[in-house]
Amino acid sequence: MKAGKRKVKRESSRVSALLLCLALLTGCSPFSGVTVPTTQTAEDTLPPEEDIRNLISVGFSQLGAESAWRIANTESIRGALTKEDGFYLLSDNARQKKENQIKAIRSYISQRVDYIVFAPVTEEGWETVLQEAQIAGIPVIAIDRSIELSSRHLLTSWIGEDMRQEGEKAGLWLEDYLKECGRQDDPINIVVLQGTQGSSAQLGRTIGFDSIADRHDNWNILEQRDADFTTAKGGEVMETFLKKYHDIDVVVSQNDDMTAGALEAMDRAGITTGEGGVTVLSFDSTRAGLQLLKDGRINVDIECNPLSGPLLADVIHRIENGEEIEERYYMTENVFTADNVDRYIGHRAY
Ligand code: GZL
Repeated sequence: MKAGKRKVKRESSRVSALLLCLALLTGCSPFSGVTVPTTQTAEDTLPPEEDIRNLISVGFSQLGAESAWRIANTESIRGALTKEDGFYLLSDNARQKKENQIKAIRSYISQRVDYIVFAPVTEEGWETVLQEAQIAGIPVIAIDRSIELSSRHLLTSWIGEDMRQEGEKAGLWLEDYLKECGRQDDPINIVVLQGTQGSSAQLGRTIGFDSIADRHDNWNILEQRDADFTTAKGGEVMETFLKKYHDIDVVVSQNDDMTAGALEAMDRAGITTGEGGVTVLSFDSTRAGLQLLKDGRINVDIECNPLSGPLLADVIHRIENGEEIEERYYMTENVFTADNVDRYIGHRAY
């Protein structure tokens, strides 16, 4: 079988139920140290078997609703995994807390859903619960963010975005921009609003941008600070930066929601942004972010595509049909500037 491709055979429910009973009776599983809890709660629960007999039941743990991007991602999943398309979808909002995601996943395991889908809030700490899902014979698909795992067999597939490449795109854009302005040799003071610490979005964008910044001795990253992908925190952190540093040339904000908060803080301080002011780089390319671009408030928006619902539905259908699937699927992504924003903003899906 070609590397990176995988044929997934969902274990017969009898075998996995036997494993699960063994785990419940002995309090541990064939995997050392893994215990399968008996009762969990979730926002949604499966209806009686006869009501969903011909549907594919999917338990979806969404990490939160912290940003416009996240809400678009949730809507894309819900819009694709419909009864009309053969699915019964359970979903849970973890409010950006890993323990809530783990609780929801365990609830889906105990309800014996056909598939589990989750957007992991951070990269670490998923080993045990994914082993529990494996014992139960339930395929797990991760979306959006990446996770650290000892065995790639704990995940059936992953559908997401190349965050490190997004960070590199931002650095490369800044290189070109400074050249165009004749400032390639000037000292450039940079502050960074980071997303949720330990998330692959924060880690990837940081590593990617830093890999370009390291090529420029005249780029001075004054500080990088967590603003948790929210507008409120973005404003608070930008206020702090403005009090600490009086010669900021560039703001790198790892999502449009934090960018909105940062712009409000700079407005309050009487600081202009965009062409002729502080250069602002943002990520996500939501409709609101592209509007800021169109209004000249920011200089560039690096797209991160949340619309993974249709691809997720297709991957699950392929598994059901016994077809090979990829271990990783990457969403297509663009870079938006004043030069191309008008071509896209009118029909933005999110
Ligand atoms: C990126 C996604 C990030 C977005 C933020 O794939 O995980 O989380 O950039 C969202 O807007 O909160």
